[in-house]
Amino acid sequence: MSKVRIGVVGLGFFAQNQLEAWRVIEGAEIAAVCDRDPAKVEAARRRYGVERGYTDVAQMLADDVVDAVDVATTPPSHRAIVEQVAQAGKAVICQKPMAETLEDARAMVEACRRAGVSLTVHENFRFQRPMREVAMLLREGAIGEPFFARISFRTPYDVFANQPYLATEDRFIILDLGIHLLDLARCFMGDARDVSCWTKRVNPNIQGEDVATMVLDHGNGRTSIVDCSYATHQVPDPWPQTLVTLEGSKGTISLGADYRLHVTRGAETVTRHVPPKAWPWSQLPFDIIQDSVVALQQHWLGCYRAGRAAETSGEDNLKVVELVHTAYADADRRK
Ligand code: NAD
Ligand code: 89Y
Repeated sequence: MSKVRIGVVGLGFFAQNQLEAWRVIEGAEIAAVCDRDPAKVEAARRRYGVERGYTDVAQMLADDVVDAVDVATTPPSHRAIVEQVAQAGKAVICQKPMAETLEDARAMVEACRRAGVSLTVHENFRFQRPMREVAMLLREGAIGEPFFARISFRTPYDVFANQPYLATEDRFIILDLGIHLLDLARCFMGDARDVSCWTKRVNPNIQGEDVATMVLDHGNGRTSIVDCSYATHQVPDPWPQTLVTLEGSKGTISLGADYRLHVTRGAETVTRHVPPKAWPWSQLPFDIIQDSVVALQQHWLGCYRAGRAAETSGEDNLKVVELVHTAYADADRRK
């Protein structure tokens, strides 16, 4: 079977994980790299041994050297690139947040639907190994019917060192990070029909909110608390781990910062260690995210070959983008 030829667009901070991941995934190859910065194109070509490099997506598409495009640029460029790729008839993977506005996200899903190409969002938190384990336990009925979840990400980590653009966005933590946690809440508890939200900016040197608390209504009395903060003083710093508690009619699941997964039923608790797989390029403590990138891209490849939608399809992810904007609207209303 011939390898699926991937074009990676956007060769900045996070794309390095996606490039490393493509290299270890059998059945895919990086056929082209593209960034508007020529120095990044050359660096990626050399580092990843890629023959073709471009500074313009249109040129890469015109040369017809890729089957699918993995978009790892920053959000303002996502819609234009995804629409271009769809028009060229290629499958597309797009980093989260799919778009900054609901209107753009809907237009992207529609453009791909009309062009008959698949759109997958690189929503990787649900592909973290402990999260896969939690989802499997829920499917197996380990705690009965879940009725409450808490998904929590709180850290003092200086996220602006690697991603300086986050400091100047009017909307920060929900759009950038909370979106992953909202997706996890959906993954564990089902779709949410409403969300209430409170936000705050603690760091005076940034533009947007760096603390958010959201309460989700999943129907039938099922609720989740999703909370995130980049302003929390905490030692040791759990970054970049997400902590999870799930309570069900027959038991409780709890995932701690040490990758210990506890399942309590009655008076008995069973604990397992579920760390991420270490890859040659893994850098602690970022390994949890790096491994999830491989898992998501592997999942995407299987779906692409089978001609079915990935778990984090554009259509599915629209529901998360909707939650993000409902949360911001609710927080704004309270102010
Ligand atoms: P970055 O600024 O480091 O890199 C973005 C790159 O895209 C830059 O090199 C820039 O030159 C290039 N670019 C921008 N517009 C372009 C265009 N029109 N054509 C070609 N190249 C273009 O940003 P980053 O921190 O790597 O973030 C990229 C994306 O990854 C964002 O959507 C971010 O939210 C996401 N991200 C995801 C995770 C995760 O865990 N899933 C973590 C970090 C970042
Ligand atoms: O951009 C964000 C993401 O997707 O995961 C963590 C992050 O890098 C900073 O909040």
